[in-house]
Amino acid sequence: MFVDRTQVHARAGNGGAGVAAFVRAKGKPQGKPTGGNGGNGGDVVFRADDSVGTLLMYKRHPHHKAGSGTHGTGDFQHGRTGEDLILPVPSGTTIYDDSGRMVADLVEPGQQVVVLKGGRGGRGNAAFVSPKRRAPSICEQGEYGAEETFTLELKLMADAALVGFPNAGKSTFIAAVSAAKPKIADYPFTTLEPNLGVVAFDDQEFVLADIPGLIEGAAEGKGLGHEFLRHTERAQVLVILLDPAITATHPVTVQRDVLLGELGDFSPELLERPRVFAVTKADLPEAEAAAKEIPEAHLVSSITGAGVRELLFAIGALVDKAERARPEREGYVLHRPVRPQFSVERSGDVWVVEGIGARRAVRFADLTNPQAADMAAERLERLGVEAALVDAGAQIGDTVRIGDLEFEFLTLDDEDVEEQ
Ligand SMILES: Nc1nc2c(ncn2[C@@H]2O[C@H](COP(=O)(O)OP(=O)(O)OP(=O)(O)O)[C@@H](O)[C@H]2O)c(=O)[nH]1
Ligand SMILES: [Mg+2]
Repeated sequence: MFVDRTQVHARAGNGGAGVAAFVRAKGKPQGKPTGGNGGNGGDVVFRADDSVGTLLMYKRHPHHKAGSGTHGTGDFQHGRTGEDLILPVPSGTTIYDDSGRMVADLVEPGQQVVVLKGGRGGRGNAAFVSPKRRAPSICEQGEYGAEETFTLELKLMADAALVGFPNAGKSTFIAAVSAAKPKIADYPFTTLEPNLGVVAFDDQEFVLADIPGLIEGAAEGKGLGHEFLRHTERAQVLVILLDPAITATHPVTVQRDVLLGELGDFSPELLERPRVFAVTKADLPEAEAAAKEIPEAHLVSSITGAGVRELLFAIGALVDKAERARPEREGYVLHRPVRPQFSVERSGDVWVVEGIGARRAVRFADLTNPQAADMAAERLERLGVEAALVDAGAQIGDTVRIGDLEFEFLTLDDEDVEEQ
């Protein structure tokens, strides 16, 4: 299997900030809270899309970012949601996250997976109104969108493989019909590794493999031997190219027999594969006579383009037929358990609380606002952060860090004691 692999760095959109706003009416000193919420940031989504044939665009542009939410405003106006980032990938793409875990195997066109959620928008002060807090002046910041580097892997099965003697013109042909740019030279064994190219014509597309030349005895390991015969085995259709330039020593019928013999020696099953013959270098004077020796063979010139389109049609038709006979592969999207809301770790003199839940608890725009500080403490308690810190051995007065925020550890009970 030929594997094309590339990395994509994606970032979800940031959430917009909530806002604290009031409408003040005569005689009501506190005013009515009207601050709207920030919009959520856009998600990052991979979607299988048949209009994309390769991972090339990600090799050229590996960085992508979803839209950010806008900030809330007064008058209960919420911010707008950021636009999702839809990253199209060819059907058959497997996606791995940062840690190398598979996230999805997108097979069917339209199948998709949300790999990063946009940052949540912060709540405005209107959202914090409660019987206890009638005029909250607190609002939350938006969350940053998560970012991650994903690895995309596309397993390319060659639909058709070019088989021929060294120098037969295999690489020249694939260069003429696809974006592949293999080395071409007029000596044998120019190609040492297979090259794959996507051939697109009309509304059809197939993957063609250019493989190293085949000589007599290849099945026993002569020339480049087994290695490339294995590549032939993976292709559903064989395109056998015959070279008219060497007919003095190797008439095209001899080439055909040698090639089929080697294929059969390697694996008899290869002789059952659908195949098409073509005599190359049609622009050479000896080509026409050579082609007459094998009536079913196409006659093509990669240099003038003569006969190339007809040959592509013939290959395309065989690929299409083989494709329909192939068993279907099922795609899937993996759903993983939600990560724990937080973890507590000691780092030097500081207790570090990590996790999105804990970060959310303290993301107020202004923690010097006593309402915000109270609310943050309540949330941390509810999450169990406080208990976890105590369990871990945190002492009153120790420094605790959550995100960018550092504060002194005081349990709520102690605060109550102090207040009394
Ligand atoms: N006149 C003419 N020459 C061609 C044509 N196609 C290929 N050639 C020449 O044939 C020689 C071999 O071409 P390649 O495409 O490298 O052949 P190959 O089959 O890939 O060879 P290996 O990789 O060594 O197996 C080069 O000098 C090409 O320019 C053609 O259509 N017409
Ligand atoms: Mg070659």
